[in-house]
Amino acid sequence: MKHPIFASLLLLSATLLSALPLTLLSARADDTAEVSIKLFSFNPKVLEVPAGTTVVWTNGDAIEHSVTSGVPGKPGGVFDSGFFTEGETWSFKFTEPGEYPYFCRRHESMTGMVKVIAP
Ligand SMILES: [Cu+2]
Repeated sequence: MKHPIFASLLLLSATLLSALPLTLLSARADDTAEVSIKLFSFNPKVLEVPAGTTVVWTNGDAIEHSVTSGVPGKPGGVFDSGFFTEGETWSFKFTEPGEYPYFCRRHESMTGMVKVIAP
């Protein structure tokens, strides 16, 4: 005779394994986008996302950078990460469609843009 508890555990495991990866994948794909900072540049330089997306910047340089809205010499006041360093991340959720230029306060040749479109 088979053990009923073992059979139940098998069924439970199969259910969890089939449901879990799909949930994780869809949460990531829908809600976040990545920008890497490397060699004094933002990649991608222009990022287009639907409203509601959280953009995550990761600093890959061994030096501090900032992600500051606006253009060099004229901060926009929408967001400002402050300075963060190698291996650290900073994120911002964009809820309103529009174009959001940004730059690094310490290296003003570093500029980027987030274009937020209606979802
Ligand atoms: Cu910088």
